[in-house]
Amino acid sequence: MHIFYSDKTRLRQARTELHDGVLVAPFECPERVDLVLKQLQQAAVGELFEPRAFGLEPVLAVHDADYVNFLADCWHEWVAAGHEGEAIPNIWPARTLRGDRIPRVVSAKLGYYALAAETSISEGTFEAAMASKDVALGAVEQTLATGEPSFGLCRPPGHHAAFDQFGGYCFFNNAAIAAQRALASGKRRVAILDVDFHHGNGTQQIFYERDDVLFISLHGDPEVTFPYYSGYADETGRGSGEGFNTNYPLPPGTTVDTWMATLDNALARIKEAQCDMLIVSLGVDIFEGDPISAFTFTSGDFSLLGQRLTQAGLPTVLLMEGGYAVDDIGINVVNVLQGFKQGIS
Ligand code: SP5
Ligand code: ZN
Repeated sequence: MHIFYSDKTRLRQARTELHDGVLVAPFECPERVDLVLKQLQQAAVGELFEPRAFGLEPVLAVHDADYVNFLADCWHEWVAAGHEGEAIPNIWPARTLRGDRIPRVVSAKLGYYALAAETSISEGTFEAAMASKDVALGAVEQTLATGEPSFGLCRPPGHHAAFDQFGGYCFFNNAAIAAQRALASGKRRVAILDVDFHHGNGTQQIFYERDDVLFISLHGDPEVTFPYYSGYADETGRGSGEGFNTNYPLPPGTTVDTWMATLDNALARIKEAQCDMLIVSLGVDIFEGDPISAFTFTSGDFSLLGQRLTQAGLPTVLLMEGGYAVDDIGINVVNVLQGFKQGIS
């Protein structure tokens, strides 16, 4: 297993998250990568690599240029405007307002480009997001070159980030950027399998009208789970993308048996669609102890998940998404990767 990691992901050090009406210390914190890294090294899961800088071109292949500029400038504009705290939106082009204008002031641009308010933009956020997508690109490049599996310890995560929107702790969609890279280098159809507790609305939106990326997601039922407005079973793709988007919303408390049976359906669909690469959006917030989620995985169950993923029989890149039970995040990730290694041996 090739493992990609960058110290620069630590530059994402927000102080505030709007949670249940209170500004709290963010669940998505730098300790997450520290602890995963520590456990990966202790368990000797694979060799560690620092990715090279891939620049903005692969980002602009899936994201809007004005959105990328907004992210690059936001913190500086926020400080220049004299605001004290971190950049958090407080108005949106909601359904009864105009959505066809992008106002000039940073607080209004924030609402235009945000899909949720929990995620503040702070100093270093853009730089960390750049490092995070480099980690994903390093991992996919390695797997494209060797056919061997890679793990990208991405942070901040990516799957909520859409063509021109951030939120859910995500800024650049690392999995989408990696998938697009794989296609550019000759892959015909990439499967993105999203096992994070939350629906990967951003990944879905980016590829919704395309048949060269199959997006499949198992997640908490959006009727009661973030991001609420995306992730229902009737979202199946549009145009030539019809049939290349599959959502499996599952109720809070879903057992691991039910989850695994659903995963088998997802893997069957990946086979049927004749994909030639697999990218896993690996959120370990399906853990029973996760503070913001409601599935029931034990640490041991993650080995089974890793093993099961090998049944796709494809070159595989696993990219870190969520997981907020920091005491257990390291062992949970290690178990997925060790299970995967066992499955292919
Ligand atoms: C990448 C990722 O996992 N992003 C998740 C973003 C979730 N943000 C909103 C969380 C709202 C949680 N509310 C549930 C409270 C349970 N007590
Ligand atoms: Zn999540």
